[in-house]
Parts: sequence; structure tokens; C-alpha cells
Amino acid sequence: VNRVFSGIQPTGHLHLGNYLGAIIKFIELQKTHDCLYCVVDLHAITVAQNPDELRAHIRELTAAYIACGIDYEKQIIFNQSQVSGHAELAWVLNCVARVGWLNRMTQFKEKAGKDRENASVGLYDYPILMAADILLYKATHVPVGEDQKQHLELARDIAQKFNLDFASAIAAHGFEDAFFPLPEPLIQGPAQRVMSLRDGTKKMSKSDPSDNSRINLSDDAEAIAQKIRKAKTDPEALPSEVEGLAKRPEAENLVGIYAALIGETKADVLKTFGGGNFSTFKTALVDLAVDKLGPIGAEMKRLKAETAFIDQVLVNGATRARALAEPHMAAVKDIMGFVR
Ligand code: AQP
Repeated sequence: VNRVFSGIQPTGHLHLGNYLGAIIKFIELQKTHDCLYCVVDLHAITVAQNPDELRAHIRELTAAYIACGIDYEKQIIFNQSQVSGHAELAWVLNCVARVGWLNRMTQFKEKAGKDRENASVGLYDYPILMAADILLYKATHVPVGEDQKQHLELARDIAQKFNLDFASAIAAHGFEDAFFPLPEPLIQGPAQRVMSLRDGTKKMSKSDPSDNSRINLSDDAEAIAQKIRKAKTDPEALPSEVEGLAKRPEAENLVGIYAALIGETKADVLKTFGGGNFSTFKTALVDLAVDKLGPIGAEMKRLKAETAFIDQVLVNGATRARALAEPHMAAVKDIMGFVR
């Protein structure tokens, strides 16, 4: 079977980068695949979280999944910590993966910054937990943004090493040689890397201290308009050709956002706006963004008051996720030689 798994961290307000880089693909894939979309709260705590805020963010992310159009009845929306298999399999995979592999992960280096000695062990181990998330369900396809490519490659390496290291036990228990399928990253999408509105060289991120750096899915029309109007640009007119966007990261980002939201290429967008000034283009971008994101924000606002409903969606999702995970975890234990 083809099975899709992906997750987003409840570390803050979901933004346009998460939407264009990940959620749009989630929505498309649910038409053709069985999908699990996870609120990865265990990943969130790899950096310090305030417990009350974390709880609110878990519910907000769940609401965002639903508001964006994920069918929570057909697909599985759930919260990572409610299915114990994630942590359990992560431990097993910790013992399969090598320290040298983790040392190559660039996201850890970026997130830990200069004070690496003080980063949590969890932050270092993050990619192993991510591999466990995917392999627990034997997921075959993982839609993510560009920034997660390296972690997906690691998940494939871990799956392959497990299959090889335990080949004879896997065979002895009658499982297929490829006990863990090698998960395929699905990176192509309308915008693989949306950049900050304040700095075109930094990715748009939930944890950026400046709220003006991102468009949140929960922003109302006024906030969207204000952030786009304030977005950093350069003094030149928009180019007529895509090549003209090189070395103009802010211009490239805004054109890319417009293209992704309307479903055209950057070249198409420049056919309309090339040669014009930023203020005309920004006005059009505000209208488009409000048109596409306004209904999502309104639905999120409505769901914010429906805590009992949101919590129930998560309980139901976890029950269904557990039913898929449990036989795989039991098999892993048998393969490893654990007594059950
Ligand atoms: N700027 C982005 N452009 C395109 N895709 C993005 N994604 C995140 N930022 C962008 C994709 O969204 C999914 C969920 O990401 P995540 O929350 O699990 O982790 P992240 O990549 O660390 O996201 P943030 O927003 O930057 O969070 P913080 O600030 O907490 O680290 C992933 O598929 C990711 O590729």
C-alpha cells in the first residue's frame, strides 16, 4: 500500500511557508493516498516550550489541518505523544543509527547555534524520532519542504540498515526482506522554500521573533495586508524575466509566493507584473493572499472555540493510528529478540 505520513511541529503559529511547503501537498495527496498527518509535539519539546502555550499550539495546529481541508474522518489527524510507538521505535532506531550520521545533520547545527553544548539531547536526536514517525507506519511517501530533505535521507539509511542488520531475523519471522520500506520524500510543490518577509535569505519560520517576518494562517485581512505592505523589497522595478530575480531574494520570494498562491509559474507572474513597481504588485498580492487565506483564518477562528471537538478529533485519530502502529511495533520487538 501507498501510505503518506507527515508532521508539523506545534511550536507557534502556522505560516504561509508551512502552508505552501507542506499543507497544500497534504491536501492534494489525500485524494489518492491513505494519509497520516501528525501534530509532532514530541519534536516540539526539543526546544523549551511553555506548557500552556504548547497545549494551545497543539489545538491550533489541529484546527489548521481541518481548516485547510484535511478530511479528518477519511484520513488520520493525530498527536504524536498520544501514540507511544513513536518514542518506543525511536529508541530502537537510536541503536541502529550511527553517531557519525547525526553529526552531519545541518538542521541541528543551525538550530543549536554557537552554544551547541547547551542544546538538548532531544534536538540532536530529532532526526531519529522523525525516522521513527515515518517507519512506525511503514509510510511510503513523505511530503515535506526542502529543509527536511536531509532528514528523509537519514530515515532511508536507517530503514536500510535495520533491514540489513536484522535480515535473518526478519526472514525467520516470515516478513518481507524490506521490512521497512524506504520512504520517498515528496519535495516538489508550489513553494519548497518560502523566505522571511523581513530577510529574503532566511526561511519563514514559526520561531522567528518578528511576527512581521511571516504571514500566519490565523492572520486576518488587515494583518495580511499590513505585513505584505511592510515586506522588505529593493528599489528596482520587477524584472520581466525570471533570470532578473537572481540576487534579489526579497523580490524572488514575493513573486514566488504570488505564483504558488495562484498556481502559476514565476515567469507567468512576471509577464503580468514585470517592469512595474512593487507597490502595484504588493496590492495584487494582498488581494490574492486575503482571498486564499481569509477563509482558512476564519475557520480556524471558529474552531478555536471548539476545544472539545478538536480534542475528540485527536483522540479518534490516535486510536486509529495506534491500530496501524501496534502490529509493526510488535514485529520489531520479535525481530529484535525482545520477549513479549
Ligand atoms: N519557510 C518554509 N518554506 C517551505 N516549507 C516550509 N516548512 C517549514 N518552513 C517552511 C515545511 O513545513 C513543514 C513543517 O515544518 P515544522 O514545523 O515541522 O518544522 P520547521 O521546518 O522547523 O518549521 P518552522 O516553521 O521553521 O518551525 P520552527 O521555527 O519551530 O523551527 C515541513 O515539511 C517543512 O519542510
